Amino acid sequence: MKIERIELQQLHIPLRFRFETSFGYTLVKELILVSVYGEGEVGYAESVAMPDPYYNEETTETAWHMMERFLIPKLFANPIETPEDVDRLFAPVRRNYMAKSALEGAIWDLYSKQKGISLARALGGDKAVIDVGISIGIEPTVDQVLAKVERHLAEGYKKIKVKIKPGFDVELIRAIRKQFGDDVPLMADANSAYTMEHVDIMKELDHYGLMMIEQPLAHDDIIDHAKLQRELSTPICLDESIHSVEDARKAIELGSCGIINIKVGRVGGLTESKRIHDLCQAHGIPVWCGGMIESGVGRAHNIAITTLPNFTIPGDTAASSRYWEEDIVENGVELIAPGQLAVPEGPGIGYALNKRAVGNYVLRSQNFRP
Ligand code: OSB
Ligand code: MG
Repeated sequence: MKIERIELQQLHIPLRFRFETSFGYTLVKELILVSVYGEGEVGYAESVAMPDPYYNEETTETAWHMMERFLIPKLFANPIETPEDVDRLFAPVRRNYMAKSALEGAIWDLYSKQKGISLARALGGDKAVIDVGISIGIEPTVDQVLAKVERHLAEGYKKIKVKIKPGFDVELIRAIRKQFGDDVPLMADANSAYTMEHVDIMKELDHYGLMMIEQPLAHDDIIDHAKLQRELSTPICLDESIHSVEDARKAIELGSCGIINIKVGRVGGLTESKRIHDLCQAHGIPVWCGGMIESGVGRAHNIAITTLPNFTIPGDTAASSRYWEEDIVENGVELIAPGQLAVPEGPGIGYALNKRAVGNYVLRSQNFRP
């Protein structure tokens, strides 16, 4: 694969609503759009690093720096045949998974476009349609969350995930169950807001038939999660704690979780996501694709990885129009039926970039050549 040019563009896209989690809130989405040019095609991906180091240690600035200073020079200095070579090339650089993933993902898109196949097929997936859920943030009141649950259930989303934090948890889940019943596929995401001191709250939550509790404990823990899992019948799902297939192997071995949320950016790319998927499948651990408030470019990547067979639980990839007035892909990523997205059949990610929209949102850009 000959790479002729790489462009980084930092975009700021206003969100249609305030998205709050236990670690902070987002009003304007900041991302780095990566475009990799080669042999008449262009591959796209986005960095999901956030502006501040609160979800993980990376930021927009660190991702840009790592790409500019280390990762792009490696790509220009070493010939690559397939996207798997990129994974090997980046391996000596410690962590910085979101920076690596943004470049690796763009090269996967470029590779599948050069082959004339969809990214989903290039990854080995064979679904034509995927089921999706929605992640609802923390709101000032329980009633405001209830109103959102009602709206998104009406849109047919197949999983309702609500964000919780100490003081905004059991009462919220009880109210959702009371209003919408026990059959709603419901889960809670704590984003590491609890410790083992809160085990009684977790045991309370255990009574509500949740599909899972996502990342209740520390972002770097798998030991206490294993202890907690032994106290609960609700499966624990790990998000922040899993950065690699090795992390996944250890968590499974310890019994730290029953489910894993795969975020392509968090684990360094599509190649590592596939490895985690395969390991989990071999151990009977279902996976689903988490969201990082992506633009349509990231959403398209999420759709592609979700076509692998062990993605049996609906992910966080909701429709673009929930988030943006105008997405950066043409026509946005929209539901084709209640709670369902189509897997594009065209080459690569299967969505065309809306260059006019990109132009409206871009704050800074830089080109790199061999
Ligand atoms: O923990 O899953 C998370 C957004 C930003 C950072 C972390 C998380 C999230 C979400 C949003 O839950 C999911 C979405 O993209 O809608
Ligand atoms: Mg999460």
